[in-house]
Amino acid sequence: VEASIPEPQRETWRKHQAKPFADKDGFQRELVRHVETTLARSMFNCDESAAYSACALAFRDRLVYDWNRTQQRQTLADAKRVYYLSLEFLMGRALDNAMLNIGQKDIAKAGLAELGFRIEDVIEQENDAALGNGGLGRLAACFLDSLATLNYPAWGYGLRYRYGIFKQEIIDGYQVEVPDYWLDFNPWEFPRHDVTVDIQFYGHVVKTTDENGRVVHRWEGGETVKAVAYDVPIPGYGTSTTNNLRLWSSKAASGEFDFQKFNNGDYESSVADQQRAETISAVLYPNDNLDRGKELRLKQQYFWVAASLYDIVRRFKKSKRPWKEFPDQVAIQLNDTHPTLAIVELQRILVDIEGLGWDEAWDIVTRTFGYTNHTVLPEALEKWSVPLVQHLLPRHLQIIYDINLFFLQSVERQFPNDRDLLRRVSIIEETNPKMIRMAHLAIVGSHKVNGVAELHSDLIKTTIFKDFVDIYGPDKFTNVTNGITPRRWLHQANPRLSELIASKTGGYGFLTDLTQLNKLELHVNDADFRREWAEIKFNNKVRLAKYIKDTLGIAVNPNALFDVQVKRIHEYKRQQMNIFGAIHRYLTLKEMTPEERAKQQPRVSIFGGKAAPGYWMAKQIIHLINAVGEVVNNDKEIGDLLKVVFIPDYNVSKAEMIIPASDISEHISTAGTEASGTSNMKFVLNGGLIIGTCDGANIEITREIGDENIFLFGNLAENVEDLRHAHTYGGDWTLDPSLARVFEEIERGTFGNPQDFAAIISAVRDHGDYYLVSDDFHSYLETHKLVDEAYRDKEGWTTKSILSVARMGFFSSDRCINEYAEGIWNIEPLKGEE
Ligand code: GP0
Repeated sequence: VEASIPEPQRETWRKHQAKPFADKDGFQRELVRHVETTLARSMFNCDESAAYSACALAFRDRLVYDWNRTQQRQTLADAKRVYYLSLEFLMGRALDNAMLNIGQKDIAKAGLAELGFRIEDVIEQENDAALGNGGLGRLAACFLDSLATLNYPAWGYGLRYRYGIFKQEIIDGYQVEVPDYWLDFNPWEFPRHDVTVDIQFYGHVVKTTDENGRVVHRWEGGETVKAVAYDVPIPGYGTSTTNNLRLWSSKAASGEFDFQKFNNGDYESSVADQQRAETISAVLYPNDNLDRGKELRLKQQYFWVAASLYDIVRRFKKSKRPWKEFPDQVAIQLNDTHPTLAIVELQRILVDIEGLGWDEAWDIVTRTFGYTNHTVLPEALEKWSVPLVQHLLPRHLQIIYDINLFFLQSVERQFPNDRDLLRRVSIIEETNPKMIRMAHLAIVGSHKVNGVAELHSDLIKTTIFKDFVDIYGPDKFTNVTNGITPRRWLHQANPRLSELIASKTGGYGFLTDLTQLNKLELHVNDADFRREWAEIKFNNKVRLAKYIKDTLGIAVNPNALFDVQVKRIHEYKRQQMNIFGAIHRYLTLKEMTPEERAKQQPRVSIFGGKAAPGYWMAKQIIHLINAVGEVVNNDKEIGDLLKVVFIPDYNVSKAEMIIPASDISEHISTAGTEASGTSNMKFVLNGGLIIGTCDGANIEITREIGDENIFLFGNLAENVEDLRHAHTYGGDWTLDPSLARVFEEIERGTFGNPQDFAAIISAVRDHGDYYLVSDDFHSYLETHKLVDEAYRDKEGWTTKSILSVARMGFFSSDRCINEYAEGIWNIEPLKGEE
């Protein structure tokens, strides 16, 4: 039987078509129905967790309705789609977001209250979907929200990890990793057991000729693993467009394993076989800004890329268009180099399977792909060893070599006799073993390459990709400054502020046109408005203070200045400088007379963030922060003047609570190292000021909000190289005296065994201070003094806060997605009748 129902029977279908609930009553009916049927419970055993499940299922039904219609509409329109390939989607919770985007949170709130539940408690039951490490994964999640909100026909493709980023516990001041098994109950995914792709690994290549005498390559043997699709609906805000995020899960493709070749006659049990296959999508690699080159990671990459491309090509082929129209129907964006094998895979499909000529295929490939670079840190640039790729993907290695050959030949024609240029730009690095430079492959195989903030995009053009600018010209390289979704990062995280803004700007239009925030400037002198503004911030601080007291037992005063640094722990992000600054503050307070002390501005230094499990130095830094907190927080002389708090297990849902409660946040990376940063945008959008270096998007934030509203300090990116050189060869480099004083105190044992912190100190004092902590320390401390002074002027601070928010319109991910759509993807929105 055909899957599609014939016309005569469709009337019956239409009569019974699912309809979304429209009011509180309808919502309650659906919720109770799910409690009593889907969950098989009743009002006598419905706890908060069951209420969450039923509420989520009710909203899920509601989403599915729009989702189905969106997919039908997009198929019918046959318009160009964009596919966003990302190994990470850091989605966080879905229920609150779904209720707000649909516009029915009020209904749910009232409906739940009448059934005996507080909506906040119900929302809290949900596990975060934490399929990402940090900024890169969260950016992908913000992009999905904007794509749907702006009605773009778009799909996300990723991996359905059984374990997301680990959960962090702090035990005796140290990070301990606990597995994140998040799939126990996940109503937001739909297994598509009928949508599967067989993925091949290993084996060998057979070269033959076809009946026309053409050379053909056949990839044979090896093992096969099955990819199963799991679909997640992505609702737009204020629109019925609900896009699809497709995550692949690995499964054994039983009966297709080549036992002979790979088990050396040693037959594994079928269970072990199953487990081996399932291992591919089992766990997210927990590294941020670091490439470790593990074979399983390469398997993940190919598995995901091959399944996604098969799916994309299958969808294109249904249109029966000629291949040359592929780039008119399909744009694929590579989120970093992780999916770069997609370039090779598409070339393989077109040449080996579809029989196109090399040049014709390559033209299609390069018109299809765009590549986003997210870092210039050398340790993060992906390289795969040639022997590993040869073993796992023999045909792909041949294709990579051919791509490189044709590329280098054209460079040679353009710049004859420049052997060193060829060596520098080659996709293959001639080390032992040889390595494949994935960024070079991504550049050669894409029509656009973009950085994620102006400074970063300039840096890639003048440093790591300079030669490619000479080869391709500057137009291939572009900037798209990152953005964040105001739906989650303002409306959801800070509902009262959102409401206040709406009351002053004429409704919630700013949520889809963030530049409307500028209307707030008109009210900056309105006393009632200012009072409410400050009160909302204070209440957010009270909420965070309560959380800190309840979970950590530390009492912090909400009238103190909340100073927040939450992000992955990394030496380049310089949490060590922050904690050195806190120690300096502590020592300064200790030296004061009680009278002097009484005049100081009380502070709470709040930290949060995970260290990669293998990043020893980052873990030492976490330990130092906790050790300092232990001493400072229990010092009776200091009291409320200084508290140091490390909030364990920083994640998206914690960010939604922490960010609205910040007075000042720290974005203090060594200049030139943080590609963009996105939490800087979230903090300012929530009325917090920032202290930061001239790095990443801090520079553009300053340009937008005005330099009187931000605390910038430290050396500039253009001077970093010289400063580093001076550390190693200069001789005249001396440790900053205040920092020397901090080190002395640590070494004296004030914060516990100094051995524990020796490496953190010697990285700065003895090993070249690569991240320029000492060089920036003085200016960092001086700028913190300015922060204290500014905060004392409560009215002045409120003015800065309001004006900053008013000028943040540029940093919406909607602006960002529109730039991609126009400048890189060439796609148009497709709206349904609402
Ligand atoms: C960059 F290379 N980023 C990487 C990586 O492996 N992981 C990651 O999260 C981040 C950058 O560090 C960033 O500056 C940037 O804003 C983000 O990618 C999105 O572009 C951190 O905020």
